[in-house]
Amino acid sequence: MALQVELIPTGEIIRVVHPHRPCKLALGSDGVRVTMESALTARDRVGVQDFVLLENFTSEAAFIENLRRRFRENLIYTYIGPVLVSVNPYRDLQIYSRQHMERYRGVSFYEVPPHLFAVADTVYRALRTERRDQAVMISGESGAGKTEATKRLLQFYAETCPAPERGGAVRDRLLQSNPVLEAFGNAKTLRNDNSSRFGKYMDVQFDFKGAPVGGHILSYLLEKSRVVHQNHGERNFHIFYQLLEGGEEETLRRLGLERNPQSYLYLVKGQCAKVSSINDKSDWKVVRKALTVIDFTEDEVEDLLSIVASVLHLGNIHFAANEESNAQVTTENQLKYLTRLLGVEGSTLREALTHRKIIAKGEELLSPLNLEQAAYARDALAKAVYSRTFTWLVAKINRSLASKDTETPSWRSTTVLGLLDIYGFEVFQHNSFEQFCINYCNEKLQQLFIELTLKSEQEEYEAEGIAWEPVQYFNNKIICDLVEEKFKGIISILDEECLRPGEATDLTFLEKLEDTVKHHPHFLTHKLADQRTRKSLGREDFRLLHYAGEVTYSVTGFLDKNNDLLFRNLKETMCSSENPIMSQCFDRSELSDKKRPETVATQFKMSLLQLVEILKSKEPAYVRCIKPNDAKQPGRFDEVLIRHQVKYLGLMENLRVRRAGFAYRRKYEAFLQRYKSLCPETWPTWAGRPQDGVAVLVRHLGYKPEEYKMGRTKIFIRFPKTLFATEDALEIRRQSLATKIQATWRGFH
Ligand code: AD9
Ligand code: MG
Repeated sequence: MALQVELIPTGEIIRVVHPHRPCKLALGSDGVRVTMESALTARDRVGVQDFVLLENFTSEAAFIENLRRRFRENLIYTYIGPVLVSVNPYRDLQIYSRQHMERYRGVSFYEVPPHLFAVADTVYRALRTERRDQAVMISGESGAGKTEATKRLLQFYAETCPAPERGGAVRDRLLQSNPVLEAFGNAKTLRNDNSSRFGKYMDVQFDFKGAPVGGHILSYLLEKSRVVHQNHGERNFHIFYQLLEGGEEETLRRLGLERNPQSYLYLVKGQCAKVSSINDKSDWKVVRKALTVIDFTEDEVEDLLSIVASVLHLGNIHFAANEESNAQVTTENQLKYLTRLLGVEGSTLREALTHRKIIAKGEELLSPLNLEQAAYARDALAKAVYSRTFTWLVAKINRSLASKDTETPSWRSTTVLGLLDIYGFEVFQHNSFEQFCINYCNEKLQQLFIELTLKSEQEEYEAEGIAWEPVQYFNNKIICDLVEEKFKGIISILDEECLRPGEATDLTFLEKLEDTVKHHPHFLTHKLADQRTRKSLGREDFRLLHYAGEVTYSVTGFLDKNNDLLFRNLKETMCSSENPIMSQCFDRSELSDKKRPETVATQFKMSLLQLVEILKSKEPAYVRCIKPNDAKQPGRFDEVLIRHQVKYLGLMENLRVRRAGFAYRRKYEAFLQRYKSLCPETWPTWAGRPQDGVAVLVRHLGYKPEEYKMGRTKIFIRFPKTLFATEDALEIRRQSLATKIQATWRGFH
């Protein structure tokens, strides 16, 4: 096999990365010396590249030690069978170049060091050869590297796949949709300077020649509360700062904006407009260019920026109370700009911000709002305007990504590769409705993950004609049911309370929850807890024992966030907007619709069910991302943090399932090719069937019957030690060969 080398200058020694055994290449005056590390010492130093080869595979400590060794050597990728585990290096390792892409194209998954591109290539080849839709599911907590991985995968496909015969621009559009979505959907949080605040599932469509011809994005639950409020140390969505920093003078003048973010109440809550790792000015340029690539006309850009600016102006709308304690708008200048930018009547908007329209017995009544209610209405409008614009943006991008090749209908000729980059499990000091939704989503994906991993294991065993031994594992369906079950689940109970306006409160919701699910082993409240645990639970809290650990949620705001109410007259005002984007976002039909719109949690639940169906219909691949430390720094391996992630990503469970029967499996051809030199009968060539060659080879090596099984196309080896002994034998053989060659070489001189 050819030596795959990567030259990393480290002084005069150049380290050479070999797929199986690291070796050193020394440049001396007498020439080049290559010293191979023995397989044994290499394993000690860099660990195993597949966790299934861990001797003690049930030990979490051994798992983490392996991760640590590899991380220390800048080896951020390790497999659990076909699953890729990735640790965020927080530094540019220069491992995503075009050269790297080429190295991973067309090679066997296990013959090269673990890498994201190995997954990318394997998935792509399966798509091409089997013509089956694929889905790469990337998971991990905030800051673990999901979005980076998604971008690298897209880049891989954009650069290595053949160009389509027509519509070559789709590759650029696929890449350029990203900065735009990140500008509007990402923000600096305490966990990540570029945190995705929405879930994203992206389909890339390929034609029969394997060229990308289109794409489609589904977005999930944007965290819109961020528009009006940010925690200390966090920011609003990037686009606001980018526009203020990078926007041309002329643009800002038209929008009535000042450069300084401090001038805007919606941008000062987190007190950190400037972030050292972010260059808003240059990011703005990227976004501005990207908008053009994804088919925005100049007019559309203007309309979009008008909306961004109007959100900032809305945040600066102030109210004062009159003698009757009714709110009055006091910031005329802001109102003037809002009127212009949103294309609405000034008087209508003023009235809508300070009154609520109620329809009683067929009659319309205007009820004035007090200061608190007016501020609530204003913020609700800002959130609705922003989040609906985000939804519009995704739809607009989708139009631009839609396959333009009308002669080849998509349902017949294309295959699809899906990329899922969704928010990871989240636990904060204070957890609210948003975390509840995000963590529920992670429960669903974990359930799918285990189900599909088990299924594929079982399928492989069956396909290979090897008896399947059932595996015991924790099924988190019980928690999914607790959240989503009809009538008895948390979402149902929450929705029920949302149907009792005026009567229900967050606390009545909690009481109802206590009554309905009190006996559930994964649910706890202050009332239901024993003396010991009660202390850590507030009277407004409920606790869920997720598969990933306990999370305490405060019910405060649950009803409000789930209802997501926008007063009718605000909706009416926005329906009359002359800003073309706004008029598409607010449709008059929603005014006449008598049916109550679905609540936020129910909408989310439905969209997740749909997502699970989409993912189930595809061949899955997994990338499990791990964040090494909370300081966002390179080289720091925080064991406690990592252990927690290993647990909640279900990696030990995954490993157990994978190792339940056999630690190692390889196609007969690959196995024979690698080890044939160890047996005189198979070396240098074996003329018969590879399977028979392997049978001869393992007999010669002294494998005991209980150590392996011969499947239809693969050999299955039960214990790592069997494989390691074979690897070591190979090493000794190579060393002795090298000595012989050296001796001959010396003989020549
Ligand atoms: V969140 O759930 O959206 O908050 P992600 O998406 O998991 O989160 P992200 O990909 O944004 O995390 O990574 C966080 C930061 O880590 C990036 O901005 C990079 O600075 C850094 N990172 C992540 N992966 C890599 C990598 N493979 N190489 C180098 C990386 N740096
Ligand atoms: Mg992200």
